Amino acid sequence: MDRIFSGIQPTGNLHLGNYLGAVRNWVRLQNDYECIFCIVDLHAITVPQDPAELRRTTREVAATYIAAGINPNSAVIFNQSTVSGHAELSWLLSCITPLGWLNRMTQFKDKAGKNRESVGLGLYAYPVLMAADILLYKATHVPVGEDQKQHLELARDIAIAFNRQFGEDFFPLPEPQILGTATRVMSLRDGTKKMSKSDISDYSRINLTDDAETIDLKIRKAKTDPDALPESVEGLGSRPEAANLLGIYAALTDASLGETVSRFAGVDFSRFKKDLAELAVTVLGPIAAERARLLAAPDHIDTILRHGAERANAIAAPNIAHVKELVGFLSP
Ligand code: AQP
Repeated sequence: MDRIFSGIQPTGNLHLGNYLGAVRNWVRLQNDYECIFCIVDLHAITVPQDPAELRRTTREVAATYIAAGINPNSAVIFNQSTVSGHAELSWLLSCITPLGWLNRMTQFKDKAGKNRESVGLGLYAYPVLMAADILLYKATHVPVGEDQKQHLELARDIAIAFNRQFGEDFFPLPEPQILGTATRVMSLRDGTKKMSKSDISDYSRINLTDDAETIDLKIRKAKTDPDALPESVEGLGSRPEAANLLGIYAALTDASLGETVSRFAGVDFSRFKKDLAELAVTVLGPIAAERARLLAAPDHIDTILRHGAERANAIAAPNIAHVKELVGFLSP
């Protein structure tokens, strides 16, 4: 069976972008693939984290995976730092990754911004760790949002470089799976910026923890333009906020953008926003309730993570041992 690897950083509350770009697709794929869903805490510390918060958000992300419909009895759910192969393989791969490849990564440029000289080396090396995450399990498919496409391409290039140097076809080349109509959900405050956990404005995103009232308020306050909704998809060309909200509606109803635009053609934003808020509450409400129920029993979540780490390590250990042998490390 083909194998999926994907993950999310425990850097805060998961939001609608993480759900539509990643977790919802994982739920739909889990019966057709062998799945490994990680909480990538090693990635989280590429920017400063409060240790107590990190522990809390790690459990929260695990609970959200399960509440959204990931079955921990079939899929492997674990936190990255519990399987040492991630860090080991990351180092080995960093030794064959040219700096020029990393210099092209737009996420580093966005996240480092003006602080390029003072951010940690980990933020720069993040895509190599991501390649290691995937290749450690010889994963064949990686369901992610559009923003991770460039990192996935780098992971393929690193796999090719390793295979060329140490043995043809050792690592399969992972295929990105960028699925659905909302592969890049944008901020509610600025339709040209990605919805993100680290945006300072909570009004920029719908968190999977938001209650009905908050979702309704955030959608009502979402930035829009003065015109009514367009008659055709072409009419969304220079209207990023309208495109984003209609895209979210389309994704939440599993409709195409074209069908959704036709449905709301000529409608004013206030009426559309009311429908969108009701829909978002209907879809996200049960996930928030189940997540709260799971978090009331943190020991159960820890047991799931521990069991997941054992299963992940059972796949990773022979692969990392084989990599070390290929590289020429003696294991007396
Ligand atoms: N806005 C988005 N639209 C669609 N997909 C998204 N993803 C993230 N944001 C969107 C997808 O969610 C998965 C996990 O991402 P992540 O949280 O590990 O890292 P990120 O992409 O850096 O997400 P954030 O919210 O922007 O986190 P911070 O602010 O901590 O950096 C990935 O599959 C991603 O594509």
